[in-house]
Amino acid sequence: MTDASPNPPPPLTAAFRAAFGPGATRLVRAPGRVNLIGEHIDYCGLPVLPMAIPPAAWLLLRPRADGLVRLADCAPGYPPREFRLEREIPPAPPGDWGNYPRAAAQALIGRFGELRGFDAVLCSRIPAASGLSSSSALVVAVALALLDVNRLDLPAESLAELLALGERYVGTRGGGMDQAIILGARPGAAARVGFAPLRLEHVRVPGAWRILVASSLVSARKSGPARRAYNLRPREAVEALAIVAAHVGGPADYVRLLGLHGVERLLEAGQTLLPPTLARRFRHVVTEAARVDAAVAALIAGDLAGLGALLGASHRSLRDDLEVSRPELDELVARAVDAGAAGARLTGAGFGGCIVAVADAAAEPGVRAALAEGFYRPRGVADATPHLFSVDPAGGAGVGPA
Ligand code: NG1
Repeated sequence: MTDASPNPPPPLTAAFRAAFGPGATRLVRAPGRVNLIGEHIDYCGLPVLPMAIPPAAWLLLRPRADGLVRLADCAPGYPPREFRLEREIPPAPPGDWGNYPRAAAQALIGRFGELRGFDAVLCSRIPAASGLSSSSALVVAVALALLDVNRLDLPAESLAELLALGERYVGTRGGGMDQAIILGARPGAAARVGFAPLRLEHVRVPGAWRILVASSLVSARKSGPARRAYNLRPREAVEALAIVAAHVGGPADYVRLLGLHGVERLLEAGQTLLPPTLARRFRHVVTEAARVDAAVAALIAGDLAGLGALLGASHRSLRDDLEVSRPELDELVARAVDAGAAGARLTGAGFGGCIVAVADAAAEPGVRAALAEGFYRPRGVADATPHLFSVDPAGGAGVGPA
């Protein structure tokens, strides 16, 4: 799968006509993302290293003169939704997909006041509840549509920051990684995303490397239990930080505290000061931050084995210290590495979803075959194609004529 010139999904136009008649004029594309490394640390303000991927959310739309947003979805199971662009947009019930468009609209109304709406059809090619940011892609797509319809503009970084906070409307306490990379990605590159202020440094991914994504077939839908488990991690990270900062001296800010004391000193303090669970959570955050810096260096040096080793260490930390993995993810990681991948780890929030594996071109077919035969076939999946695919780094979101 590549993204040299991504084309909109064929059902888009027919679905728009069926829902709203002729006359769609604008097209929005917002890609999904895979996080190479730097997991569960964006909400600590620490840099992360994601890249955008070819599967994207697409919106075909027609502006409206009033403040109504009407959305239909190409996919079955997502009934049409509509809402008014009012100062306080009431949320739909928890878990309803209509809350993502509402989140985008609420954020922009908070910034710009009154807005005109649109009629649109959504076709998303990003697997849902897979840790590939299908939800943030939808939020970004709706925001770009609203800005376009209302002839408003915001620099990508400001929009990403606004939407990162705006997406909390749905009830998750995420960081800003997803919105930043979806808006700011460049083809062929991952980006080191730093926060407060948001800053993207693009790092080329060597063209000969293969980035594989494989689904655990376990839904990581962040409504219900997964949301509670996810939201607990930022709270634990803040709690641990406050205790360590008070003891070693310095601000309760991971970036600045790491700058002041360094990884080793903070790790030592964490292990002696914190109760066991918090100590493990803290160790994940601090060591993962160091792995991001090392991974950027490995990418720049073209050191695939080095990057692979960092992915392995990240997975073990997410499994043992942060406790966000699952046996299916651990199995996928082990099978990918046994079959010749340079490294693999769970990607995204965890609790299900996908792994990301890196391999050289020669090893890729063996890794695919091992996962297809060893993981998917025993689970009754004869064709692993929708669940196991390679991704080239894609460009960021955009809007243009239909
Ligand atoms: P996904 O994988 O899309 O659920 C979530 C957060 C990120 C980040 C990762 C873990 C949202 C929108 N996204 O991503 O900010 O914290 O988990 O690294 O909440």
